[in-house]
Amino acid sequence: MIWNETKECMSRDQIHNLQSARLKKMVNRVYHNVEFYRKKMQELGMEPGDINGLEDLQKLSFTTKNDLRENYPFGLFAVPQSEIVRVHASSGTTGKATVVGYTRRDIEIWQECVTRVLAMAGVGAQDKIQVAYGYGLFTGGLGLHYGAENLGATVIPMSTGSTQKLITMMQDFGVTAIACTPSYLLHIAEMLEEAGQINNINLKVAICGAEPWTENMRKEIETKLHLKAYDIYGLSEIMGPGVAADCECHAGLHVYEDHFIPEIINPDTLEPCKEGEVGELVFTTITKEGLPLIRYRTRDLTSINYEKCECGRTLARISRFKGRSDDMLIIRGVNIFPSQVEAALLELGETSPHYLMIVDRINNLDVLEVQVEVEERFFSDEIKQLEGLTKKIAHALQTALGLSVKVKLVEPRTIERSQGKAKRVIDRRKLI
Ligand code: DLL
Repeated sequence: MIWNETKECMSRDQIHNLQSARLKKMVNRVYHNVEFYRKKMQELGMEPGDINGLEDLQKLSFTTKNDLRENYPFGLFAVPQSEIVRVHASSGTTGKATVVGYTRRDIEIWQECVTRVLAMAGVGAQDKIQVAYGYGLFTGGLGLHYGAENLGATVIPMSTGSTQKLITMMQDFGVTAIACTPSYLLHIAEMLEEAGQINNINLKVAICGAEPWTENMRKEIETKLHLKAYDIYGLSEIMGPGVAADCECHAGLHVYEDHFIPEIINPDTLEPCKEGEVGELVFTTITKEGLPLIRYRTRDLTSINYEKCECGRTLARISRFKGRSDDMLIIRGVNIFPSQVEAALLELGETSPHYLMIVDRINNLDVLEVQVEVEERFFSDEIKQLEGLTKKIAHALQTALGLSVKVKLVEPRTIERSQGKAKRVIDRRKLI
């Protein structure tokens, strides 16, 4: 079947009514199936009948990543485990992952959302698409994979790893579309340029996301590779890629409001922001069965616009992301919290807890260097000892973060001490 994306043209009133009806059902479901939510509502003296529509949403409390962690692994699931057909997970701050579960219906909806994104970007059954997001617990690979397959496109499940192999196949197979992080795509472009092959490819569309990028970076990708680049957003807690994406107007990312209700709040006061004002994005899922979430704080900073887009779609649009309201870093698509580095160093026990993370973008690839203070004796002893410890720390960090890290050992008191909040991160990446 060829999937034909018809532009969403429900009126705002119709969207409002659909969301209200779905919200009501979903609150009733979580109240009866998830102890965590039942308790939260009871603490507020509420019953499901108190939520009659969208206008009552703000009566409900927020859910945070910490709530997921405290209920690790399956405590917030709303269905028996036998109905869960897949789990994914993303990194947590202290080594514990955030685990998400999907029923068969959840997977179908996810697939449909990604299919919509691809169709909106003009990808169709005639396309050959390389999915170069990581496959595995990360939602990027499998998320894009099933969406593209559902669309009828020919999927080449590259995952991440060998860029040279990716380029060879891109040329040999006549690949027309690619899905990967924007920084990785720039790296691919650079390798193609170096090999004098930039004009010997057939790419027409790129679906990029999983990390912050700018409109300028999008244009640079388009110019270098002679293709159309689109922004795809999502987070594993809510579903994975395909929660929102931009259309040919590139005037914000359309949110699939038939499945997710977006809100923008002030992260300090937790009060709602006005339309157009930058704040933290909050989502309530209204069709999820496995892991429904109420007012989930994404920590992503953006603004919302409910005006009809020039493309004709009436779905609300969120602006390009302005950053995060917590200390999470995204390096080569991997989410990293400074506290993970700290935990790994403490576990190793051979260093002081003074460290500094320096993130750089070299040849369009993000590189993480971790500087760690070690005792004076390591510097006076044989060089071998220093090398051995460097390797050991690099290995421990790679295991903890799922990312290769450059380690530099430094002498005691080299890293600047702070009187207030320790400065653990220097992010030198310039989002061009
Ligand atoms: O990154 C899902 C995804 C995969 C999205 C592939 C797009 C493409 P997580 O690993 O849970 O899920 O990380 C979610 O990544 O809260 C944002 O901070 C960031 N992020 C994702 N997409 C974008 C984007 C996937 N287009 C976190 N622009 C989110 C900016 C993004 N940041």
